[in-house]
Amino acid sequence: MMSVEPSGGARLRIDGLVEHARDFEVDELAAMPAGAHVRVAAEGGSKRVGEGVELVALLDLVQPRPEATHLTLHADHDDFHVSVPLVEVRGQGVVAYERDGVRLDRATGGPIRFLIRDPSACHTGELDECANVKYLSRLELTARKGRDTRPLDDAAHAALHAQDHA
Ligand SMILES: Nc1nc2c(c(=O)[nH]1)N[C@H]1C(S)=C(S)[C@@H](COP(=O)(O)O)O[C@H]1N2
Ligand SMILES: [Mo]
Repeated sequence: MMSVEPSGGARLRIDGLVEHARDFEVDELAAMPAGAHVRVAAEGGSKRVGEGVELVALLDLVQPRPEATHLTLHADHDDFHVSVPLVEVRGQGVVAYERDGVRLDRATGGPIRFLIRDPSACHTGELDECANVKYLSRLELTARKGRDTRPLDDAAHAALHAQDHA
């Protein structure tokens, strides 16, 4: 089911096992230091291209607790969720909000989209293409694997792609 969108500015919540849970407005992401910004450009003309801030820069601000083992990516918009080991995603994740300097919209997976620098093919590993969560609303740090609704086989994957959540 589609959720009702808040009328205010788009924001990302980071919470769970962190010292400083907080929301990041898109404008706050854009205002992060230049050194935190990065561009992700996938091979082969993929749509999974964009610019944003490195996950590590955001984690440095919220400070995950030592017991946090997993990062769960939530998309409230279409109830899609992915949970991956923190140690694997730390250096791979990018929180994107622009593509070629233009803010992301629903059609491009926005207003905020998670991008993995070097994902494996769909359902071939923890950090696969399916973990490039669109319409990202929340990052949750947990002490075990959290909710994960990624398709597990080709049939489930085809069914998911037949839908259009944008
Ligand atoms: N919110 C959300 N994010 C999602 C999905 C989804 O259904 N909902 N599908 C995933 C899957 S299975 C893949 S392969 C990629 C597809 O990204 P694309 O639409 O940019 O090609 O998005 C991932 N992110
Ligand atoms: Mo996928």
